[in-house]
Amino acid sequence: MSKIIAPVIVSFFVVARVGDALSASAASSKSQQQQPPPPSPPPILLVERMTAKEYQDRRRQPGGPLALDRPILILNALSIETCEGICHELLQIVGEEMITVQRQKNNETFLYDCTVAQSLDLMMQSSPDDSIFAFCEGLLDASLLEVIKTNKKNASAAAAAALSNISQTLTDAKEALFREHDTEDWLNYFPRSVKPSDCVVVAGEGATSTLHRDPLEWTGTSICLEGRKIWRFLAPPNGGSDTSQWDNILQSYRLESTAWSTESENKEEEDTIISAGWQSDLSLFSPSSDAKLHTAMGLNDLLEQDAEDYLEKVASATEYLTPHKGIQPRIVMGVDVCSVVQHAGELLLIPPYWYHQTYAPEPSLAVASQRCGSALDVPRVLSHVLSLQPDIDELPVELIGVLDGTIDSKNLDPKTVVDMLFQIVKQSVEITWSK
Ligand SMILES: O=C(O)CCC(=O)C(=O)O
Ligand SMILES: [Fe+2]
Repeated sequence: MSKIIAPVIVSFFVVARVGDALSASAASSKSQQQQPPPPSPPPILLVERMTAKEYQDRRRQPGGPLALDRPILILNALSIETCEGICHELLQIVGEEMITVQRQKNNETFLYDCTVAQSLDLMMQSSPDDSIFAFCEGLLDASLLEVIKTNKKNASAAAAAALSNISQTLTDAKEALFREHDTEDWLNYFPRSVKPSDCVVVAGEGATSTLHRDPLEWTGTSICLEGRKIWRFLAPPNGGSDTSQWDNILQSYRLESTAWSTESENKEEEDTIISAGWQSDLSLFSPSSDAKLHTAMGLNDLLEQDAEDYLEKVASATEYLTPHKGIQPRIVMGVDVCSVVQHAGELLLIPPYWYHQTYAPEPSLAVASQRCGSALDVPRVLSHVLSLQPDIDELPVELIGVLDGTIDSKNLDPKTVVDMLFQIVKQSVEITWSK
């Protein structure tokens, strides 16, 4: 890490000395009052909170932001009643499905298989010393219903309708933000076996997600259905796509997240990787001995406003939950790092390139999702897939045009281009295997 920090510090002093030398003679003849003003501090980084309408209005303005250049929290994306209804119905429909939970105890993680209903019991019993976290993919997938129906003969048409309603409600809350400005979600045209799916996130008190940035470099979304979650984000330098500084500081490694269908009859396809996130083993949330955290129960006993103030403080100050020592020298709270407390019904937009991590001050249930629909999303996601293919022969002009920005993805048929993409992936595998 010192490799990265050192040149910055050195160059600061070098510039200062050169500046001194250049101004030495002028300084002798000018009065001291004409010293240049000190450089203004970098702007404080905040997660803005706004309604869906405010977000849409902002994008409607001429030159309205195309890039999601920082996380944004959308207020009241779903009503509390809707969130409660979804949690209740979800438990009824998928409560008996098996999932894998991580038990986080003494800085170690253990994996257990249990049902969704059992995971919610464990979530309620969690404590900061012994907590559970689960990232459950596929629970909201319509195809799961087919499985449930075959396993449980009495699975009713009503359950099928309820699951598809839940899915639709969550999709609508997300799509309402983008529909007017962006194309439909190109991920919908990904082959079923590699299409990213919505993910139910179960977090017991004290649990943390990993510190990571998402695969495929999509626009991420997370809607909280129950409880509150604390998020911290690391801004890529200058708001850009150069993530190498953080990648190095965090010692992140690639985590291949999606392989081609493992049910494939074709061994070659099984080994195809189409996406990989970036994960770090460091944490932004190590409990500190300096300030004692409230338990979830204690939080519940506080007056509503006091609890909110306390959570804001825990999220934005480092004395309760401290970033790993290896990260601290680089972190300036408010400049490199921003944080937000997410409540039930609030939808968070997570830009690509931003490392993020969550902490659960109380039990929570959320749904993580993703989107690829803007003129910026599409080239980023497609080039992510291509970057992982070892042998690419030649790209069709449409793909070249999307990637180099000469063709606006709005003018293309998503299905045709996505089919082309996966044709290239297939050819790459064949080339590799024939060598
Ligand atoms: O909900 C969480 O705890 C983490 C989810 C996440 O990383 C995401 O939505 O990208
Ligand atoms: Fe994530």
